Amino acid sequence: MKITEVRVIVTCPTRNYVVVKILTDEPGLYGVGDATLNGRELAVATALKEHIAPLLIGRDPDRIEDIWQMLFRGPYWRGGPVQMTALAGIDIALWDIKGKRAGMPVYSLLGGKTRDGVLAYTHAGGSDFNEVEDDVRRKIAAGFKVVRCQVAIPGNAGTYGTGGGAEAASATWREQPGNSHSGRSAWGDGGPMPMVETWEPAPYLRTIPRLFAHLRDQLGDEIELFHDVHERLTPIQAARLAKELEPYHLFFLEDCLRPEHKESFRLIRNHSTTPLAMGELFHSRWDCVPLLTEQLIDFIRCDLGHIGGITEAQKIAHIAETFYVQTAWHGPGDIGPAMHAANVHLDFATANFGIQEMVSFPAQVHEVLPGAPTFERGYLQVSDKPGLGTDVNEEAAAKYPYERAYLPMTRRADGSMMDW
Ligand code: CS2
Ligand code: MG
Repeated sequence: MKITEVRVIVTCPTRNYVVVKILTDEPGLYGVGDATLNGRELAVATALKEHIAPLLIGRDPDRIEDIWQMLFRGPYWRGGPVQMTALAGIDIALWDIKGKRAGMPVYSLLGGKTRDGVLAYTHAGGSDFNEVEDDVRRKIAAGFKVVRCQVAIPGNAGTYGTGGGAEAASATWREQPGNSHSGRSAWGDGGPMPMVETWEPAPYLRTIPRLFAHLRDQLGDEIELFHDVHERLTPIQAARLAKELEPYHLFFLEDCLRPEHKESFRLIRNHSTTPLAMGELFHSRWDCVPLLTEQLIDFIRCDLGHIGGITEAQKIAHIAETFYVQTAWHGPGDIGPAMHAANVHLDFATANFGIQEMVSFPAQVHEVLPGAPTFERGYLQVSDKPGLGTDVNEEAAAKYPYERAYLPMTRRADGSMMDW
């Protein structure tokens, strides 16, 4: 069997997705992967079309590990988000082909089911504590057992993730002159620009413990709650937050520090028993290893779409298992249904699975990219069809051409740059 074509489809059914379709010389046998990198979609599409696709034509799609090694080590230049997202798109499509060829769902090829359903979480948010509480109640009524909670911070315009839905939290903003929450313009020239938010640590650190005090008071102890810091704190600020949140028993505290700060997790650990999760900005197993071997985190939550796909994620899961760390793979709206399906296939086959982030895709995404995992009573399921169970409708994709879009940016009150 040989690869005959690598098709790269960029489409915008409400937001941009980069889809990889690998065709083979076996009639009707193809695989579908996702290679979406929010805000840098065309860089990945170009890497795939210009640099990677020509290397794959004529190769045996069964040799996933060898192709992975070739695309990772072959170019000499290692990793980074663009290359690892492109590699993930290829990897996912190859696993889809392998499953279809074997007549088995991918979770079977990865070792078989270790559970009957995949515990999922969604997002709640609001502009004040009561709005967040109401949103959590709605999510509980919809069947969720675990809910991430974000709230607007007094004095911080456009605080990340207060829109509620996971889709809102992972939104990009289409280019728009003057599109700025704070009225501050990124370039000041009136040209296309991302939304710019304002953020200060002091009001944030005061507000978040009070939010969870309110939620525990109103909602009791049974519902699992947690919070995403989105890499905005310094090590000592993160230690303070984790310590002050201890009484509210969070499921975990997500992404406290920037991805470069691995050794600083020791400081947080020394001060608190709040469980810690980290990883959506990591690009390889080597980013994870220091946190795993020292047991500095409790949940590893890389994005399969940005670390090279199932092949790399299963290796990370196995290293994590050795150190009693559970998986919680990133599952925002800015990765496509094929990657969400890959998450859930791997979750099913992972003994040390912890939890899965999920989104509900809008109708246009289902039309273009059918087969996303389904949610019922707190748990996700995937199709038992051979492969991943997702597809791409190329005619429908063509109706929604690419639209340039940026992630928001954040600045401090004095105008200096902050991490979004
Ligand atoms: C977020 C993401 O889902 C999450 O945990 O941190 O929505 C993240 O902001 C986006 O994936 C960025 O593209
Ligand atoms: Mg996050």
